[in-house]
Amino acid sequence: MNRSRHLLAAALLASALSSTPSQAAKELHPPILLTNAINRSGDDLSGTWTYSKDRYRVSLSEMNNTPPDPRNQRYRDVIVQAEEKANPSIFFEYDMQRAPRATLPGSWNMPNTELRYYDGLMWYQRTFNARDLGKDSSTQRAFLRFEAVNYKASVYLNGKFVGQHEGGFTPFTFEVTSLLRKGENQITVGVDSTRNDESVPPTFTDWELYGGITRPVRLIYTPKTYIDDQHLNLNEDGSISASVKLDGPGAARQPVTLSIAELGLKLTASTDAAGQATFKVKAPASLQRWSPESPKLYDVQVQAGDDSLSDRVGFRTIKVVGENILLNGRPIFLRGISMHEEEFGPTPARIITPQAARALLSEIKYGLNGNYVRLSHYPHSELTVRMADEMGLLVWSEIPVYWSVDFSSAKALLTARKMMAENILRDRNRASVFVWSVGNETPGTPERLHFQSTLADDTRALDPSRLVSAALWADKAKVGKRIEAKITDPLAAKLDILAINTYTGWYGDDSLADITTMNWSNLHGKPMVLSEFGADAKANYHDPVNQPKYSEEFQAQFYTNTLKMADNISFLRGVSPWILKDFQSPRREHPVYQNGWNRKGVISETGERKLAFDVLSNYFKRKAEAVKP
Ligand code: GCB
Repeated sequence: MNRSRHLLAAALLASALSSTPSQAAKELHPPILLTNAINRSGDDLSGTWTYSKDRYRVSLSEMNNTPPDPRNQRYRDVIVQAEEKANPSIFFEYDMQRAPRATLPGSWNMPNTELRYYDGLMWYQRTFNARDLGKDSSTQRAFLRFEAVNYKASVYLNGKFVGQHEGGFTPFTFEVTSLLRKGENQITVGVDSTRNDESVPPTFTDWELYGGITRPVRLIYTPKTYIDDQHLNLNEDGSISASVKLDGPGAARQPVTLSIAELGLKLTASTDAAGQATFKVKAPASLQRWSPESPKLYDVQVQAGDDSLSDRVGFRTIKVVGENILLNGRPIFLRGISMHEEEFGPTPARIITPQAARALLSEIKYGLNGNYVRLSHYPHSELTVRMADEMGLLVWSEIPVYWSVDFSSAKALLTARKMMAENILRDRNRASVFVWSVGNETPGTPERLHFQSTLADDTRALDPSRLVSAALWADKAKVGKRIEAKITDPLAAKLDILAINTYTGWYGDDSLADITTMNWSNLHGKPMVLSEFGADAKANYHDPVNQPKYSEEFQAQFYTNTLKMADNISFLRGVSPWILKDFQSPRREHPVYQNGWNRKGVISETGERKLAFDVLSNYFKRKAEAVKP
C-alpha cells in the first residue's frame, strides 16, 4: 500500500473511531442499500458471460504503472472483430466477444476446472437490453445489484467506470439510471481474487478461493422515490417496531403504509426530512412467534408513493440471561453443525441454487435433527439464510476475520467494519439469524483485541436485538490425568456467547481417551457453545480394529468422546462441530485421504454419510427429546 492510501485509510478510520458507536455505525451504511432487492422486479443478468484472464492486470495499467494500452482494455465499448475489420493496421490482445463462455453465477473453476488455482484478475462481460426508463412510474431508476463478487469488483457499463467493491460475500449496488442506453448495453466486471493480509479474509485460509461472480447479478428498476431499507423487530416488551427509509426526490414527508394482513395490522406513518418513517405497535395476541419447531413467517407489505415491496418475516426474541440463551423467553440448546458455502458434488463451484441450499440444510434439519447452523466463516448467500428462515434453523452469521488478518492495519479494520455493516443490513429481517460473529480463531494480541472489540461495538450499535460472539481458542493444561480448560481471552468481555473451537484428539498429542478428561471452568458466567470440533475421515475407509486417523471409525469415536465431554459442561448451550460436508481446501494435499479436500465432513462431498453422522444425529435426537414438554 502506498503512503497516500495509507494516510487516507488512517484518516477514514480515525473519523469513524472518533464518533460514538451509533454514529460510526451510520457512517458504515452503504449509500444505497436496496434491502430486500431479492423481492424486487428486475432483469436477471445471470446466464452466459464471456471471461478473460488478466494475470498482469494490463487492462488497468501497463508496466511501470503507466496507463493501459487500449488494445488491452477489456472493458472498452467496442466490438473487437468489427474494429479489426475496419482498420487492418490496428490489433487487440483480447476479444471479449470471442472469449470463452461461463454460466454465471458461479466461481471461475466451474467452466474450466483448471482455473481452480487461478488467483488474480478475471474479466467478465455480457450484453443485455435495458427496459425503457421512465416509460412507467415503476421503471424510472435502475440499479445494478451484485449479491457477491469474490473478492474485489470493478464494474463498467458501456465502457464507463461505475464503481468498485471490496469483500467477497456481501451485496453491493450501483445506480446506473444515467448510464443505461436504449437497446443493447454492455456490462464488464473485473473480478480480482487476490488477497493480502490487509484483506478480509487474508491470504491464508483453509477453504477454496472460489474467485468469481459467485451470486446473482440483477438490474433492478424502481420508481423515482423508492423504499431503500425496511426493518422489523419484535421487542422484549412485546411490541413490534419497524422503520422504513425512502430515497429519492419525494422521500421527505411521505406517507408510508406497513401491513401484515394475517395479523390484521395496517399502520401508517409519515417520513421525516431524511426520508425515515418509524412504527411501533403492540404485537397482536394472535402473533405466532418464529422458532425452529414452528418457523412461522408473515407476509409484510410496505407501500410508499409509487413503490411497494413485500417480504416474509418471522418474529421472535433472543437474549442471554446468565449462562442461558433464551429464545422467546425459553432456554435453548443449539443442536447444529458448521457449514461452508459449497454445494454437494465432485467439482463444486459455489453455485448455491435453491436446490443446493435445501440439500445442505435438509441434512442438518432432518438428517441430524438439528435446530441450528453455523454459516462459517463468511456471510453465505441471502438465499441460504432465507431458506433457514423457512425451514426453521437458527443461524450463526460470521464475517471472515480469520487467523492472520493484519490486525494493526487501519485498512483491514475499515474493510471488516463495512463488511459487518453490509451483512447486518442485508439480514437483520431474518428471524433465523440470532448471533453475529466478529471472527474466528484470532491471536491474543492487543491490536486484535482492539480490532474485534470495535467490530463488536459496531455490531451492537447496528443491531441491538441480536447476540454477539466470536469463535475463540481456550487455554488448556494437563493437570495429572485431566485436561483443565478455560477461556482467558479478554475479548470474552465483549461477547454474549463464548464460542470455542476445540480439536483435542485430532491436532496435538492428546489421544481419543484424553478428550473425556477435559474439565471446563466458566470464568465469565456466560453461556458457551462448542463452535467447532472435528476429525478428518475419508468416506468408506474403514478399520474398526486399529481405528487409525482418517478412518470413519476414528471420526465416529472422536464424536462419541467429544459429545460425552460436552455433556459434562454445565454451561454448554450448543455445539456446531466441524463440519457438515467435506470441502475443498488447497492446504489439504494428502494424496490418499485428502487430494485437495478437508475431510472433516460428516458427509462426503458427494453426499455419503459417514459413521459420525449417526453419532451426532442420535445425540441431537436425545437432546431434542430431553426438552420436549
Ligand atoms: C479450524 C478452523 C477451520 C478449519 C478447521 C480444520 O479451527 O476454524 O476453518 O477448517 O479448523 O479443519 O483444521
